[in-house]
Amino acid sequence: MAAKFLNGVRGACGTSRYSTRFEAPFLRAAPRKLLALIFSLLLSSCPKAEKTPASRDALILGFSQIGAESAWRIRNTQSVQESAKQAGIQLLFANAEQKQENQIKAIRSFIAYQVDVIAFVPIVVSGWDNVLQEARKAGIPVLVTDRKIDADESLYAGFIGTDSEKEGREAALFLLDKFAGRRKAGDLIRVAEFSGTVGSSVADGRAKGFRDIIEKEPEFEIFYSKSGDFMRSKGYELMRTLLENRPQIDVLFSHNDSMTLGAMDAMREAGLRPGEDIAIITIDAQQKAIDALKAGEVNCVIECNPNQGPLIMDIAKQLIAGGQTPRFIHVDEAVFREGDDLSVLPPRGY
Ligand code: GYE
Repeated sequence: MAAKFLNGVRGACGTSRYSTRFEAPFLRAAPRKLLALIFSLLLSSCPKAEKTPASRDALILGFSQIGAESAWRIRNTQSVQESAKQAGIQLLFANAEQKQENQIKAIRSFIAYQVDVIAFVPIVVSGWDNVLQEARKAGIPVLVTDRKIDADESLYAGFIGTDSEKEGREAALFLLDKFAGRRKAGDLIRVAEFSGTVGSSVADGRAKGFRDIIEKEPEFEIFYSKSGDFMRSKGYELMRTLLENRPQIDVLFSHNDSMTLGAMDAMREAGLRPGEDIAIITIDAQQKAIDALKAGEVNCVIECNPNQGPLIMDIAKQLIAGGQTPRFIHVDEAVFREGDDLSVLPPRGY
């Protein structure tokens, strides 16, 4: 138990700080709260490990986050941390720094430490069955949050997150409306797509939802589609490279605001006016995207709600209390279009 526990902690740190030869017999019989203290102390020595103070008999939730690749992700993390504190839940937080193997190690460490509930954001849809079977064997319920997984549904207690296919459909519906005149004239409308992390449910869902509508319309052509991994720097590089050949680009459909902001920088450098020379539809609705919409530099912003913490904590408490919980919960999301009255919109908080 002690070696397994320390292995788990070692894994959570993504480092090999503890030799498996290290045996602490006292750990074998240590009560959970002592393990909690030791785990927290050990995990706190990990990069980016964070925990929240909680009452003595707090429910303990292990949360594996993918990283901090966008303003959206940072707000998502804050929502989980703030909600855990408000709910009186002890949070063990592990940042995977964009690596699935770090997520799997963190989940194993949560199992070793015997948390009450595990929640995680799966960076990609596949590769989770084994570790989820280990959690089930340990009798620990697992909540999948934000992104979806391709696994036997009996391996997890439920999903709380975004409906990415709906987000893709909303983007397409906006385009049909915005380009109605040019469609009547029989123009060819050329679309460049900057997609999110390859293999993630949100990139797959946004692409599918978009195509389910656009591919029925002969006037639209998705002539370019590449992953910018949800990152601003990659959005800039993709657009800078794309503009070198000066192709006809009528629309940029970008899977998140971070990539959009990078693409807009490249457009300006090339002497183009974002939102005018190239129409832009973007997803997340971080403050900078809303500000660009107000300034006419973006034409449609589709909200993807990062504030999932309260729901996660509510469902976690219901699970531990033995209550029936919904299998799938999609968070509420809006669409903001050019011409909308945005003056009533409260600050986005991310
Ligand atoms: O759109 C992006 C983040 O999983 C819905 O991941 C999330 C996406 C979001 O990096 O900004």
